[in-house]
Amino acid sequence: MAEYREVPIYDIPLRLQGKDDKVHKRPKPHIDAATYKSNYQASITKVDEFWGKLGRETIDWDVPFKTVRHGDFEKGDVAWFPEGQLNASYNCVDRWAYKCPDKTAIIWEADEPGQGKEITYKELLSEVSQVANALLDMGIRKGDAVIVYLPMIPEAAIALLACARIGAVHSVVFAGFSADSLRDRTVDCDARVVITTDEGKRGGRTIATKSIVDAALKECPKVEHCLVVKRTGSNVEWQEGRDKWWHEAAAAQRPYCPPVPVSSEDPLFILYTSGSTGKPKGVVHTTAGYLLGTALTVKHIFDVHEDDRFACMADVGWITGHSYIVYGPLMNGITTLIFESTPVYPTASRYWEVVARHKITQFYTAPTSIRLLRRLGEEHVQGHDLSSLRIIGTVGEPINPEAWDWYNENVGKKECAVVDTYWQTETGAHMIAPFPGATKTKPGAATVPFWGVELALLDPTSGQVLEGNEVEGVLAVKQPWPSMARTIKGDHQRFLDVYMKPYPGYYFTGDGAARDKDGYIWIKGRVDDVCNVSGHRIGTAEIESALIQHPGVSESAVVGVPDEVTGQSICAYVALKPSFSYDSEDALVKELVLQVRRNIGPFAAPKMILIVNDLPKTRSGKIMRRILRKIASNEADQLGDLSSLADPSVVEKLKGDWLKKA
Ligand code: 6R9
Repeated sequence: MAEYREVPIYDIPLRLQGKDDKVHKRPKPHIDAATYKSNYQASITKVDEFWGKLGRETIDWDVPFKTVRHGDFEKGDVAWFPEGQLNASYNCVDRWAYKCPDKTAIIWEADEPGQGKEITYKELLSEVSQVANALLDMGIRKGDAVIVYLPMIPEAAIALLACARIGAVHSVVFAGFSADSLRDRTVDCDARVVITTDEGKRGGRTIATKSIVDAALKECPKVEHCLVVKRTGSNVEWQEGRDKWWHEAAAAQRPYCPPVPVSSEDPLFILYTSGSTGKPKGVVHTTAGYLLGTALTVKHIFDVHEDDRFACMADVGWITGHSYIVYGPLMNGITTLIFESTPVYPTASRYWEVVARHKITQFYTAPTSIRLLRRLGEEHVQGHDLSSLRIIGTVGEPINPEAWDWYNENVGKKECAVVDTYWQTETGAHMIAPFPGATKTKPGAATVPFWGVELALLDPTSGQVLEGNEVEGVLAVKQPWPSMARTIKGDHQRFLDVYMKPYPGYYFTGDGAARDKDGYIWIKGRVDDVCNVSGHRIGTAEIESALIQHPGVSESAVVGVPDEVTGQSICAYVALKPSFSYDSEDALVKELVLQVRRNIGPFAAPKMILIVNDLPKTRSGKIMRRILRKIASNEADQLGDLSSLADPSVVEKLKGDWLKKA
């Protein structure tokens, strides 16, 4: 039985029912309970009619589609609106530049409070066009990949839209990734252009973006051009012929670039994400279905109206930034915020200052930030005018009811809809989340499926569907939905193996979930070897392969353990080569941490490294991570069945080592 807790169920906040909207000027939500229900039914039973209508209403088409949906999970040939042609940049920028040219498209809140700027839709069209023309000048054409390695500056959104304008495929690499990770991704997607900055700024610190790119590009022979945004103006190394300043390249171009129509099923972007095995996967999203999913979830889960000012605090290097900073909000023609700093810079009031300064209507962040701010105390929230807020959301990991309550009370003042949104890089847009005007909420529950998302809980071993309420199993989806990923770059078989093969006929999420007595869905977290640290997805296999590159390491096993603030933290068990000698364990541990930081990026650094003689293995040689997880979670008294261990004495030794260290 599920271990979800008994929590109260909250009614829709009065102010969202449009009852006192004369005072607060709060628009009535688009969707009420009855509409949600009938739309949901239609979305999974009358697929062509329901999605055909929304497809026509939401997107401006250059060539209309005839077919709504084609293909199935098993073959992996899913296509939506296949005959249609459109341009993502036109849909996100031009439509609004003509309709409301002076409306703010992007608010940039720079690292230092009060710095930054606003960009109107009219200006956005010119800037996107100039960069698109500059890319054309560099020989980039439809279908070519462009790597974007940028911190949180407006140019990040502009770069994405410029690629989309000419049908180029962007692949953003989070600017916290190391040179090695950047190199691997650049090579994997055959990019010829990399876009970056001289340096980045975050939390008062400087990030040497360009020098990381320089190091990566030493081993990327195909890259011909590097377009560099000037952020700090520091001296950076320059490779004549390859490197070009963004502002110079853009200024040389005409501020209009005709958008290139692409097929609905042409790729819009590739985004690398971690899996349980092997190297990161280049998840491919196509154009029309993705835009439709992000546009509709912004409209309905965040209930946006024309004058809304939307703030998603994620980084554009993750899917949340793609869908809920750039594409989703701009598809709705609203104002979106790009935030360069951190929740605690210069003080723990930063988020709330941002909300008050820009009169933010929707605020979206990760549970890890909420837990951090909760720990620092509500005095940091008090005294800031948060009355503009209507919807406050979370994403990235399960939110514990205590953090949910804190968010609801201190930030939402119990008058906002709190939307816990469950989804994944592969799903493109929200899959499970409450509708502000339609769904009563429960702290900790992701609640109900979005339109088109037909969920199933499956028994993990038999794969049988678990019917009814009060059941727990693995979470799967029964039919294709528009914003789902279509393939893994260069490896369609892997796409099928990871998502479609485990439970034939279903898309497998990799998460466990429960359905409670009211039919609400609670996400329990990954059932595979993927860790979630502060909402960042990290495969344990990736960290293990980084550690093994250290000359002293013979073997390692990495596990995620519960962490009060970051959700999970990374613990690595490392066995050394017998021939390897070292002076100080502390120094060695530091070296190992550095190895991971260099190889993957600082965010993947283990919080704890334990040097051990042996790892617990089955007789067939599989490392028993379950045991390692228990020991690292201080639950060594609950190790369970140890009968398949090859050498049980290893476990006693490990327990002793752990106690000494912890
Ligand atoms: C959007 C994003 C996906 C994994 C996913 C799940 C976890 C995301 C969640 C959540 C519980 C939520 N996850 N949202 N778990 N409640 N509201 O985070 O994409 O980086 O690909 O991570 O994150 O485990 O499978 P991504």
